[in-house]
Amino acid sequence: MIPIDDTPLCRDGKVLILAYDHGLEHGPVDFDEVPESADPERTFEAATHPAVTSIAVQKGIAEAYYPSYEDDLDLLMKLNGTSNLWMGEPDSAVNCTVEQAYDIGASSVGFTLYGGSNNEIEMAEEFATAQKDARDYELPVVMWSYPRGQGLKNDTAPGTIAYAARLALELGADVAKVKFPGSQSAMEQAVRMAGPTKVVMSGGSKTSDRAFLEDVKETIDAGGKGLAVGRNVWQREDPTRILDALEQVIFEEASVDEALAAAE
Ligand code: FBP
Repeated sequence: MIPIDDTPLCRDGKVLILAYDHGLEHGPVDFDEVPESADPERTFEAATHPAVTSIAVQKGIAEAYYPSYEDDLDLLMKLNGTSNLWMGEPDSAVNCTVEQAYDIGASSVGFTLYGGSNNEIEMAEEFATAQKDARDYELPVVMWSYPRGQGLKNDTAPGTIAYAARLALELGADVAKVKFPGSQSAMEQAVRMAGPTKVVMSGGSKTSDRAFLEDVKETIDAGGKGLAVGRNVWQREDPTRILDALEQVIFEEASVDEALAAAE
């Protein structure tokens, strides 16, 4: 296991990954509300906020935009991903090798595993290859651990999220990115199950400032390491404002009210 406190993924013991792979995972519909958000440069600019520890993107976006930002940003390269046009059982194509990620300048890699999918076996085998390669390059591995598939009715149930966190530990991820399981105590259970693997909350669809910050606060209070977020930042008209508030909650251990006030 790589102690992530000593890697660029982490700052002052905390993680704030800004994810921008949605053009692949969800498609252009995610950019409808704020049309400027379709421009990757807008999110790269937002990621220069001091609270952001890494930007997570797919290879094509990294190749096109990261060279202009490599002095200012740490890159987390997402190694697999699939479009929303895919109608089959949850699966994720491997689009990038660890070597390619390293050559482009990534300081960590990310990999989606849909535990519970009929494709879990193949995905776990692909993860094993990626994890081994990442160890060779000494890059921390973040698992997007998202149980889903025909047998799973509720992918944010506390037991499911605890299992997602445990899968990340068992398979050798350094960080488990899991959905918020609805309460601080459920997140505490996920953190316990992950052991030395660090748990970060996955942002989810856009919600109000307060509702979002409360989930983040409960994650931090549960012993979570931080957050990996996309839409709740760049689907806002002003991404900087919510990043100011997140900085307070994640790095300064501020209350939600204090964070909201600081971001005014
Ligand atoms: P959000 O904060 O916008 O939820 O982004 C996190 C993320 O994991 C992205 O990296 C990914 O594109 C998306 O969520 C996948 O969302 P889902 O598969 O749950 O629709």
